[in-house]
Order: sequence, then structure tokens, then C-alpha cells
Amino acid sequence: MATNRTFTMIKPDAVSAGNTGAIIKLIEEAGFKIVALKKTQLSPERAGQFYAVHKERSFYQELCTYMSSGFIVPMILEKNNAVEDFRKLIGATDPKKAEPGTIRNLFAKSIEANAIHGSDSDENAAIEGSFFFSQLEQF
Ligand code: RTP
Ligand code: MG
Repeated sequence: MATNRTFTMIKPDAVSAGNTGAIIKLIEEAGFKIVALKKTQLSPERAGQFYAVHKERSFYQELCTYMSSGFIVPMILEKNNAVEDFRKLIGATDPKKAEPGTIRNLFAKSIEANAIHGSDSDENAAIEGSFFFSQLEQF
């Protein structure tokens, strides 16, 4: 996959609060093009696979329960410098530390229910995009 792509998902707290449209609007206004998008739900097992990198962390079980608690909206996005620029757009993991105007500052409820995910590297963006979308869907 080209390095001008990143992967995101709008998390269950933001989808259930009806913030999907407002978040997508901010993403598009920031210059990201939506390459692929769907609404789906993870089982606890699939959430565990997605966040396997955190399996030794104290919050892992809680994270898997939370991430499988409702609908999510995964997306592949395209823009120059996508991974870094998107992490800036979403803000810090803890919404109390997220800069004003960032998506987590505006929409996150807590450090766990923090509205949105953003890949942390080009390599992970490609892996995470392929977790949800077939190659054909990543046109
Ligand atoms: P993400 O992967 O979802 O974009 O978030 P991130 O890079 O900002 O944060 P990361 O360290 O990768 O953590 C993944 C997700 O786990 C939840 N978390 N809970 N209870 C806690 O202390 C805690 N810390 C992290 C959050 O949902 C975080 O986004
Ligand atoms: Mg992360």
C-alpha cells in the first residue's frame, strides 16, 4: 500500500452518540480522501486480534470488551503524510491532554472511550486496513 494512506476507525462511544457524521466532516475538511469505509461490529476475539500489540497491558481485557460493545466505522484514508497528519488531527490518547479542536478533544468521553483510532505507522496502517478491507476494496 502507498505510504500516503492511514487507517482509522470511529469507536463505539462516538458511533452510538451519533457523532459519525460530524467526525467524518472534520476528517474531510482536513484534506483526507476516504478510500474505503464500512459500519461493522467486532467480536471480543476480533478486537483482541486488532489490539494484540497491547495484550500485556493492564487495560487489554477492558479495551477488547469496550471495542466490541457496539458499532464501529473503519476507514482507509488518503492524504500526503497521512499517518502523522491524522494523529495530529485526532489528538492525544487521553482527551484531557488532547489539543483544542482535535477530534478526541471534541468527542472523546475518556482515555478508553476516546472516539477514534489512528494508525501509528505506515506499516501498521497497511496491516490494519487489510484487517477490515479486502485488496479489491482498497482501490
Ligand atoms: P489508538 O491505537 O486507538 O489510535 O490509540 P493510541 O495510539 O492513542 O493509544 P494506544 O496506546 O495505542 O492505546 C490503544 C487504545 O487503548 C485504550 N487505552 N486505554 N485505560 C487506559 O489507560 C487506556 N490506555 C489506552 C484507548 O482506547 C486507546 O486508544
Ligand atoms: Mg495506538
